[in-house]
Amino acid sequence: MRSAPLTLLLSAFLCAIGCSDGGDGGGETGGGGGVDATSGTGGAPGVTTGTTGATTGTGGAPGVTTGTTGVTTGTGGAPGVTTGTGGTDGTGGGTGGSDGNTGGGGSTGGPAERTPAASASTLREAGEKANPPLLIGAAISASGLNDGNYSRVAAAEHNYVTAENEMKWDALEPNPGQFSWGSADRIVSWAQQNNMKVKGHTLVWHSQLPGWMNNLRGAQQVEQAMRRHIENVMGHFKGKVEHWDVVNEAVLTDSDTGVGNPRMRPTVFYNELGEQYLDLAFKIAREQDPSVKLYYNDYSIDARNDKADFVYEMIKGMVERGVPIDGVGFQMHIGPPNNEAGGEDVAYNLKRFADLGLEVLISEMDINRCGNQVTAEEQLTYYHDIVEACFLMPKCVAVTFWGINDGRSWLNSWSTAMCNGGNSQSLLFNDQYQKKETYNRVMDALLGR
Ligand code: 9MR
Repeated sequence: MRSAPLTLLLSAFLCAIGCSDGGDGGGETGGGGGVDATSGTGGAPGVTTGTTGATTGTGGAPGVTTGTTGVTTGTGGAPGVTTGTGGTDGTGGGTGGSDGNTGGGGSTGGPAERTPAASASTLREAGEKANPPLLIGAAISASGLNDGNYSRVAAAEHNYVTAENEMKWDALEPNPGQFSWGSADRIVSWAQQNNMKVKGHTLVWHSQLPGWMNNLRGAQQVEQAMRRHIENVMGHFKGKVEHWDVVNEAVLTDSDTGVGNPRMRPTVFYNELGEQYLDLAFKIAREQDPSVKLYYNDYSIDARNDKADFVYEMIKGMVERGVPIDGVGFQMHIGPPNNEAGGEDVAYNLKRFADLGLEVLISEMDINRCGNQVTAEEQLTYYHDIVEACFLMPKCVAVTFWGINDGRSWLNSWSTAMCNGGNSQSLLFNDQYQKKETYNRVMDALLGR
């Protein structure tokens, strides 16, 4: 355990850092129709094809089709043509049926592996050409977009955007019921111009929360304010933001590394509403927009530690209760003061969460060298092996880096002191926007090397 002066611990606490559709598992085979409910005649066994999630079923075996990870029972559906909607987790099934009934679908589960592109000249291209594709993201700041080099590299190398600060509560709703969209809109329209998807970050979080919200008391008041915020924000970005971090960093441990006494973080949401605030936030979000992906996001759940176990149980409970959650973001802030995780640790965690039927994603990756506490060689190995762990798992739908170039990293203004003045050197590009060796190792992982 490293020790840090009290002021630094305090600032770490205050600044607590906490954390694709295109990836709908390719190769899934949706089942074909089913028996016509009235005539009782079944069609021929379904012929199904899956590419990257779209699944077309023709005909259909009567009644029941089963998948390896999903079992779907077909009810009705004429033996005519049915179109499968594919599935993200092997539970997808065909829908339709010419008589208006629902054709039963089946699935043989998603592909076991992701196939890399043969070659690529940008990370974005490597992600897009992989099968199924992998989104390559970056945290973008509106001020960064004023810098031509920044926006050029950001758009060339990524196809997925998370606003670094501009969609947080304090930015969007600084006063109760008064919304301010300017900087967030700017990022969204820049993303649209560059054909990038957007992940909204973040609806419910204790940090960067305006004082008026932090000071609210009473379950009814807090629930009302949370509902108003989620509805307005998701409503404003409807059709433009396809993924949302609904709840961010709800869990706390004694150390930022995810070790010791894991528990629910005492926030205005938890204090006034209890743990069920998470279920509630996801339900409100789902009601607001049934088509977006809804994620839980956290830091230091990348390694095998107390926090990862606690969050796993929390998310498992939500899935079992039928809470509308689509996935879990692993922030992947590696290095002091957060956890250090090797590729195997990350693979272990990604897999166990994915096995709950969820998407997983790397949502805020950077690796803080913190002076030389993480050596250059260790950093390269982490970058390669962690990105590889996600790449190898089709249910891992995105890798987002938390910034573009070292000089603009949030780590320089937060933990520099913890690292004895060392530059974090945490990202893939240097201050002249040249590719670093970290970039090459990430590219290797994306190309299966
Ligand atoms: O990068 C963000 C930085 O500019 C802000 O000052 C900081 C405030 O908390 O938030 C940073 O982003 C955080 C993200 O929203 C949630 N996970 C941890 C990130 C790094 O602290």
